[in-house]
Amino acid sequence: MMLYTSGTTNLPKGVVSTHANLNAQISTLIDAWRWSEKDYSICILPLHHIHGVINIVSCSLWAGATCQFLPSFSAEALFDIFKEGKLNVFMAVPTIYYKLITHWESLSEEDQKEMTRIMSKFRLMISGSAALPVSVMERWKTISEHSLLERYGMTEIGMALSNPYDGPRVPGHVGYPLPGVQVRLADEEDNVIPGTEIGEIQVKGPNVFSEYWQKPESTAESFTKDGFFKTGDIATMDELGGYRILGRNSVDIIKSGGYKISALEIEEVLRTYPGIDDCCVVGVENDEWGELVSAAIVCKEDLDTKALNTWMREQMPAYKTPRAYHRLAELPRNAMGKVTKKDVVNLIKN
Ligand code: MCA
Ligand code: AMP
Repeated sequence: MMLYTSGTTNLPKGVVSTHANLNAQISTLIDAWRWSEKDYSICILPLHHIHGVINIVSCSLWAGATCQFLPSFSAEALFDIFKEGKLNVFMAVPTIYYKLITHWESLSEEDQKEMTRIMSKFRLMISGSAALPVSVMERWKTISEHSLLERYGMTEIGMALSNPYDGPRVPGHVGYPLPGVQVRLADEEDNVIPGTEIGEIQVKGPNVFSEYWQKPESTAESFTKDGFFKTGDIATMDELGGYRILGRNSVDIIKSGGYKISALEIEEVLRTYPGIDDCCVVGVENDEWGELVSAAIVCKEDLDTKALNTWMREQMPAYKTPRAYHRLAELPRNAMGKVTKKDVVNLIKN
């Protein structure tokens, strides 16, 4: 299988996973999340990402379960399907839970009660692909009577960490290594560090991909000497071995609506627009989308940002298009002349 993923390079890379990788990724989840042929799930996510193709569709097929499809997301359509009473397993990204909460809150008291009754009968509800805000987890619990099971994964490794099927699911935590997956925290020199310190998540196991398609250098750079994949995600561990994600080691990767987006890819396109002298794309925290793609632009003349936006929408998919354009006199830089993206975020926020 080859899925494309955005990273710190300007163009997405093809992640090659072998049959053995897929076998490991799927069979681990079948056991950990207790899939059986009695299950009935729904896929509302794109099939070109692990979340949709492995966690939902492949697990359903492997278990002999049923998987329904809803080609494009709509909270109303989804609740209508819930009402049919067949589904018992549901997986989605935090943005979708946020949208479902908003929709539930718009219903009459009677309809709210009915939806709560229906959702409380599900066997399992999972969130992943981006950080699940504690407020969303808590609100969802009152609405559906489910403590969302949050897990952590990546295109290159499938799933690595998961909260328990049985036992407490800790808000803000992504859980423990799945069976067969080795997970550790390491410093910048790839030295393993004690759990309670902050470090990069590194992963090894039969679930880990074989190579980036035709990119031997990128492949080599992404593994340590002893064969661990360097995820770029920064985390810490509690005394019981549960992981908590703190962020990423690159400001050039944005997570919006569960999609991984390369800021560099968008900057490259923006720079070709007439009148733009310089630009910088960042992710700005947002309750609904996780992060919102925002662009800081430097231009001598005033720009019609509406026209710019229309043009950008023709160049790339909607989820990558900046949601806001901010004109700055110049971009903040450090002593080396490198744009300091954290300062750009602060300038945009204020
Ligand atoms: C769309 N819109 C946005 C964004 N995307 N606005 C802000 N930020 C965004 N990122 C706007 C559109 O422009 C449009 O507005 C309106 O929202 C509706 O757009 P549409 O495309 O119809 O959105 P949607 O269908 O409501 O999509 C929301 C979504 C989708 C369902 C949450 O983003 C989605 O499927 N996300 C999941 C992606 C995924 O599977 N990620 C997993 C990869 P207007 O009409 O004004 O233009 S990660 C993975 O696989 C790893 C291994 C893991 O751990 O799981
Ligand atoms: P992708 O490359 O699209 O597969 O996205 C993988 C990235 O999504 C990871 O490297 C993390 O940054 C992020 N991610 C996935 N699950 C979680 C989670 N539960 N909490 C925080 N970040 C997550």
